[in-house]
Amino acid sequence: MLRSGRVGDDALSAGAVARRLGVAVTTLRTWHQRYGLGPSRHVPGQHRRYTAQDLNRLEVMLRLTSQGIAPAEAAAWALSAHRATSAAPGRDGGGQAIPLGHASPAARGLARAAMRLDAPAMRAIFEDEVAERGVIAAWDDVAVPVLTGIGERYQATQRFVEVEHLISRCVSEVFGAVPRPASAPRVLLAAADEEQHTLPLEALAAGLAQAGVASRLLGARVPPQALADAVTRTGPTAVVLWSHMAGTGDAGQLARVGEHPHRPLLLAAGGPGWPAVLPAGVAQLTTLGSAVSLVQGAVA
Ligand code: B12
Repeated sequence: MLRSGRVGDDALSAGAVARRLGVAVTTLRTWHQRYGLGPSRHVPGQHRRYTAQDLNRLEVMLRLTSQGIAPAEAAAWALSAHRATSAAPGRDGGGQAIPLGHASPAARGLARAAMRLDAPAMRAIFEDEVAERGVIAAWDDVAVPVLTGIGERYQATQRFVEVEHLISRCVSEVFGAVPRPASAPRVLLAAADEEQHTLPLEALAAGLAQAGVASRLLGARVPPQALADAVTRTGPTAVVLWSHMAGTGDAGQLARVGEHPHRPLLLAAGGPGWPAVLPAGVAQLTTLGSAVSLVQGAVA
């Protein structure tokens, strides 16, 4: 029910709507001209008026743009919502925005591009961050908040897997393009058996490369026998095994490398999937920055 700024019936003037929403009248004009979010009530001889439904649409537009969603996309949502306040994206986990908290502008841009499935924009934003701030800061401040937000969105809705896949590809591509040192790799990086999450390892490989350390990244789902064979054939100084899921964090995999005849000088476990107590002599990684330093120190 509209109360303030009433003009004859329940329709509002542009000035009243602007005051009510806390936006400039020029913003309303722009949204009208560019996105068709204008007043629909026509009274002969007067300016058009905003109805309750028009106002609902504008409220959706305002909420989404203030969450960082691009205006064109927000407007499409606002226009497509029949019952705007319930059908439009909300704060309850059913929305179209990636929850980010106090994230950097680059993280917000990456999240917006991710929701648009705009891979070139995602790559460009992340490439710039890696080039300007380095792998570790780009990972910690830009990739991690967005990936965490996507994970939360997925958990709440069981949707946005396509967003998760595309952003994973873009992050992988950018990390993969970080120039690698020419030296022979003495570091072996692998995901645990059946573990599909590899981005933190890709971040580690790229971070090590920027620190001048070459590594071999075996990637996802490395069976224990394959890991043992790789250790036999390459004799690495450092081995990092990643497990994100509790189901893939069988510490026996670490113990097996630890008992290998060519036991690496540094054997480290990364990721939240491992049990609290690790086999003797296994280092527990906690952040990308400290992982780069630890591995770099081991091969120095
Ligand atoms: C991208 C992604 C995927 C991609 C992975 C692509 C790839 N190449 O890696 C794909 C689509 C393959 C995928 C698959 C699945 N996923 Co997934 N995925 C994610 C997502 C969005 C990001 C993963 C990531 O890179 N995280 C890295 C950062 C963001 O998280 P983090 O580990 O908390 O990071 C910190 C610490 O680990 C710490 N740290 C500690 N030690 C070290 C060491 C180093 C070197 C580094 C860098 C960091 C570090 O610092 C990190 C910050 O830097 C997460 C959401 C999330 N919150 O992680 C879900 C998430 C991990 N996935 C989840 C699930 C359920 C799945 C699937 C089972 C879905 C399905 N139904 O098939 C499968 C798993 C299959 C399997 N067996 O592995 C759940 C896991 C829940 C749980 N704990 O059991 C999550 C949490 C989403 C959710 N909220 O539900 N996923």
